[in-house]
Amino acid sequence: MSFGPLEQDNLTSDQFILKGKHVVKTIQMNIFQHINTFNAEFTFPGSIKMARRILYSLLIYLLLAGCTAGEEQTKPNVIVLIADDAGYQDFGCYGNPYIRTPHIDRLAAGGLRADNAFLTSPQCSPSRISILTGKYPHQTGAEDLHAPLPATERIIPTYLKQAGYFTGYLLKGHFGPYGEEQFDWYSRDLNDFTVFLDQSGEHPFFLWVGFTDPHRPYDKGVIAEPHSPEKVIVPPYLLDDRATRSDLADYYDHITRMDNQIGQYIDILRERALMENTLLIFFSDNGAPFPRAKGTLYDSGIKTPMIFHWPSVIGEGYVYRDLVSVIDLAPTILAAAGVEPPQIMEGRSLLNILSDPSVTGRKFVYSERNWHNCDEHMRSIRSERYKFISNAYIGFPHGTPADISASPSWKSLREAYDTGMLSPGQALLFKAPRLPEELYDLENDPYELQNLITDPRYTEIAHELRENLALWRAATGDFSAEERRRPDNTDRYSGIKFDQKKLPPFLPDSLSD
Ligand SMILES: [Ca+2]
Repeated sequence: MSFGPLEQDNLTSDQFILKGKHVVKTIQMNIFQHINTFNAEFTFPGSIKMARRILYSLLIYLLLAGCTAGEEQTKPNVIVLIADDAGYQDFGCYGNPYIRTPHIDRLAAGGLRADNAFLTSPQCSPSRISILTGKYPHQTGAEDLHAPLPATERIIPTYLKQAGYFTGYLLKGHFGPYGEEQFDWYSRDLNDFTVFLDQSGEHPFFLWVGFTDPHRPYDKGVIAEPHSPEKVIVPPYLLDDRATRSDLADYYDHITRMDNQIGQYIDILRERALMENTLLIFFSDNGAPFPRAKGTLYDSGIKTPMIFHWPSVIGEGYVYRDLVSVIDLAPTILAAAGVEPPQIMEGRSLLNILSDPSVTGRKFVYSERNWHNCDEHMRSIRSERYKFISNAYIGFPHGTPADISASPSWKSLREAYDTGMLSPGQALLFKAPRLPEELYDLENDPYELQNLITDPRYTEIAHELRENLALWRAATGDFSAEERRRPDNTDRYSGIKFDQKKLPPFLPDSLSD
């Protein structure tokens, strides 16, 4: 494919490179516009899905092949920056007026910030494995916390290696040995970022950076100027007391420590002139490590910050407000690398959205909560405005992850519950039996404290969401709650962990034939 000669005469080499980049960017934008037009003008029944994939791959290939000299040099690098337990509201660019996240804020300002991005699970390893496989947790065989990736499953680095990529991950994996072995390189030391860049040589690279911030436990003094407990934002489902505020300030400090590390990486990438053609993606694996957040299907558990930065494709200051699911990240990364996403992946590439935020997003996003210290079988569907949740184990209070139920915030909440000091919304976490279904109006009730499922005014909305959730479960081969059961290893009332087994075996009499 020829893009016509560049007018090199009378230009300095720097001017020539700049002009060349401008031409390449114009071509890229034109191709993306064709993709968007194609997506917008046609609907695709199943029989045409393959044709669409082929055409899409061809366009992406042309995009990549057209970028000046050798293909290897022009394939974008991809760096995934994944926070461990960071809530979607706890960043400056997502509206927190106090927390200090200047580097992440600048990434958002220089690229695309997705304001309604959702995880497929509010749990650590199930969420990560879902993202890496491009499948929903119940399709991976690793839907419970600490369950390793099965040997038969393929994840992003395997696909990228076949396309010439050098792949690695830093620090936290949490996807088990069969996941780890699919990367070329690994280090536990975040300072080895430059070692990875050096070792990638002339290859395009894929690096997964698994921060351990802001996961508990918390140390004091991790940043030079700690956040003040007086100024943190206390969500209404927590008790606003001294202990909880101090706990939140520690959490903020660990987010800022991660932000500082990201700032160092950006400096290194700039020094090496790698920013322009590197797709940086930042998000969190699950919600904040506080009661009624991580481990729940409320937005505090499944909504994530999500930022894309890729100057050669994404314009500055883009904000995307339609629904986005992390199920789309694996196809996006593969498509960016010129690799056709395999049919077994459930999501679709977001490349068209990255270049044009006016492209329509998903109508629904789906999430699930399975074993995480306590067993649950919960499924959710969320539209732009409403959330519907199904609960299978309704006889007990909601199971809380053990790291949270050992926290000062939980202790405050629990003690106030025992003395009848909580508001009805704050007390919800300890209530049993639970209703088998929940419905929330996110527009009027963003913290999901008012269950509308029994309100006759919402019968039709609940019906539509219930039907679509059932369709999704059937289409993705979800298992039933009756199929198997794991014992809890943490007490739901006291929060005390009574069994140190990371992942207890299934109860024998709960297994189907
Ligand atoms: Ca996590």
